[in-house]
Amino acid sequence: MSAQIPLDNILAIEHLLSDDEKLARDTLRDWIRERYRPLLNEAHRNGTFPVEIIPEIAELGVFGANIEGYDCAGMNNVSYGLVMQELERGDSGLRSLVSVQGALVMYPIFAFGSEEQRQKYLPKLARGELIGCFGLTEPMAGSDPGSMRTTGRKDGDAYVLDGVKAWITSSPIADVAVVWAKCVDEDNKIRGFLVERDFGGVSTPDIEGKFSLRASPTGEIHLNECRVPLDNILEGSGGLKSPLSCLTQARYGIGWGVIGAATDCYQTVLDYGLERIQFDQPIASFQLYQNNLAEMATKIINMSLLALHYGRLKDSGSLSPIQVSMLKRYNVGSARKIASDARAMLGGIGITDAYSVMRHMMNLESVYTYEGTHEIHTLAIGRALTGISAFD
Ligand code: TGC
Ligand code: FAD
Repeated sequence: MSAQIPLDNILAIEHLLSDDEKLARDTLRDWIRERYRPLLNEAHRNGTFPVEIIPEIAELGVFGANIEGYDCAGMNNVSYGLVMQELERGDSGLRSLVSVQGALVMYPIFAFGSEEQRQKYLPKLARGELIGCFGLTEPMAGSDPGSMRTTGRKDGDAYVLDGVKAWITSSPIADVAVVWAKCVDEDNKIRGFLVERDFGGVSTPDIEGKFSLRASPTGEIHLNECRVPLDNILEGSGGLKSPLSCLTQARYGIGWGVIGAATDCYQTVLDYGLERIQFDQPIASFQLYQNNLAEMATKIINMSLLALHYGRLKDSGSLSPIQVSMLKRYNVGSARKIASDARAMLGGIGITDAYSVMRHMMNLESVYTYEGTHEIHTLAIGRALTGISAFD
């Protein structure tokens, strides 16, 4: 036997993190282990999210954590990323709830809303007194959101919204939705609207039968002549660029989040391989098992360095959407491969919830698809590298 070296020591980034960043990471890591993990298997088996824990999540300061003011924690973007990493070490569904609340609901209100809208919604969203969702995707408009059919038309003191949004994280439990619609009175310009559940003409049916993100509520938003007061349009929004800029915020958090899921898979199979005996030896002694561990460790180190580098760029205000595409695509693709290999390395027990690996593996199928599929980010990167768009 020779000495084991922990992956964190090989990664060796502790000296690159401030005390505040380490505190944010360690606080969330402890909370996930002590408070969230014990709830997870039942939530996953039942296909429900434990809503009773929302006030505690809010207490941790993670909703809209990188927004300044309005009762938000005002963390820097590296701390925010580390928070996402620790949430997803628990479950991608929990990270999704927090990503959507912060990056897809609070961010557009902060970036495109009036001061009255910010004061009205942001503190309550930060405290978890309101839960939000983001309605961009439609049954006939997924990768190509510019082809959306939902419309808004001005009628007296309201905009009237009609349409269906599909695959919406948190819609079944949300109090308020940021809905994107084409304004027929403005040459079909895409604008954002703040739609409250009790406006009338709103329903949010659940999507049933999910094998992935089971501990996360996913639904639709049906808008049937829903009258939204004029005050509830996001005045600063206009064009497809507005929702896409929200996606850039959320994709950044996902790029960090999946490091948590991948690391949990790696640690699980490392521990398992050292304990599990076959052919009179720990299975971790076999070269093929070690090859997988070496590949996983290398990927996790690359993912972490990429996230940290881009986090520092974001904090300096110079991170571009194409760099975020690179982060989302590389880190999610790597995490998906790690989870799939880890599942096989656990043998038969790996298909049960005795270990977290298969749950991560199934969750990462959604993460691979949402927020721009792997293929869409491939083409966005290809467009940037060549100057030729595959979408036109
Ligand atoms: P394109 O011509 O490229 O762009 C239109 C305008 O938008 C600008 N832009 C961006 N701005 C900020 N961030 C980005 N990532 C941006 N990408 C583009 C662009 O500069 C342009 O601006 P301007 O001033 O010239 O008008 O638009 P396109 O129609 O060719 O589409 C490009 C494409 C395919 C990359 C885009 O449509 C896309 O990203 N599609 C994927 C859709 C998607 O990601 N949907 C996600 C829905 S939300 C979700 O999944 C939540 S899951 C949440 C969870 O549970 O965690
Ligand atoms: P499609 O766009 O129909 O794609 C199907 C396949 O075709 C994919 O493999 C895709 O990569 C490929 N494809 C499409 N176009 C091209 C092309 N030009 N070149 C090559 N391949 C292509 N949306 C929201 O608005 N809000 C949410 O909160 C939200 N939460 C979600 C939660 C979950 C669990 C899931 C699964 C999805 C969620 N989504 C949400 C929707 C998500 O963003 C879409 O599923 C995603 O953008 C893909 O759209 P689609 O499912 O219609 O697939």
